[in-house]
Amino acid sequence: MPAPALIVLTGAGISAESGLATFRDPNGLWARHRIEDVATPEAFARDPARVHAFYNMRRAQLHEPAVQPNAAHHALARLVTAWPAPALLVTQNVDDLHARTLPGAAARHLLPMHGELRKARCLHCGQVTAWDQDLSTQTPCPACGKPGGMRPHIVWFGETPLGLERIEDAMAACGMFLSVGTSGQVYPAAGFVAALRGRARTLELNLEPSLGSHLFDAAEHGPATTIVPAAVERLLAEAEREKKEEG
Ligand code: BV8
Repeated sequence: MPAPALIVLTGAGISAESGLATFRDPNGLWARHRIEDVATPEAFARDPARVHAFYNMRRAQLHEPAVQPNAAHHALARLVTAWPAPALLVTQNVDDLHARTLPGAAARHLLPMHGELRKARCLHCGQVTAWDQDLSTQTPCPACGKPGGMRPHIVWFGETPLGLERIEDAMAACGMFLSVGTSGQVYPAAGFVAALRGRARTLELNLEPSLGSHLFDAAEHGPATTIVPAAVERLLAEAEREKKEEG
């Protein structure tokens, strides 16, 4: 039987051991900030400086030497590039840790559905620009030159996630679904496993059972840097064996 098309979904838990805060863990981002104050279009309209400060802090963290892709990021990069069938890594994360492990042509495997911290978008001309500095309410757009319209290229609550058509196409063909480091609380991503039940083999790899754990065919719990590399080696060996048996 040829290897099935693969979708991997990741959340903040995969970046926890790289030193980036998750959202809903006890010391997570939503313990210190309210979603309504920093992660909605209404918040940005009401107090853009406060929203910029929230994302400037998180963007600056990505440049700290200690913040690097961990063994789980590298294992998933190996999985999607070595998988003998189509493989798509959909991440809810806005950090660039997956991107660092999938450079050049390998980037085709990666879909950051909630946007990217290291990009900014102009509300005047719509141009998306690579961005590593702080953003402010005065920042001029490098494309149209107009100030005051730059926002993080991030999908806020109530906004439509990116790449949904590509995700839907991949879901239609998907035979294997891996969910890593997500609490399964944010839609539409949290709905993927239910949509794939009965059509794809589904596996959850998470520190602890997520909200949707009961929907998965199997689940393994532990730190991502421990359980993800082991699971990846098992899955690749299984696919290799099946390829050999095929002859
Ligand atoms: C949409 C960018 C329509 C921002 C994010 C009512 C009103 C309005 C909307 C809604 C509503 N009810 C539902 C909705 C939809 C809403 C939603 O789901 N709300 C929830 C709160 C109920 N969704 C939206 O608004 C989305 N848009 O619906 O548009 C639409 C829909 C379909 C089609 C067309 C149009 C937009 C959602 C995107 C919001 N933006 N991020 C930012 O990053 O600042 S969401 C945010 O949550 C992050 O992206 C994050 O990734 C995501 C999910 O969180 P997790 O990644 O799972 O992180 P969390 O902390 O929760 O969990 C971490 C997990 O890791 C835990 O399980 C933990 O155990 C585990 N872990 C920890 N350490 C480790 C570990 N695992 C392994 N190893 C470790 N070491």
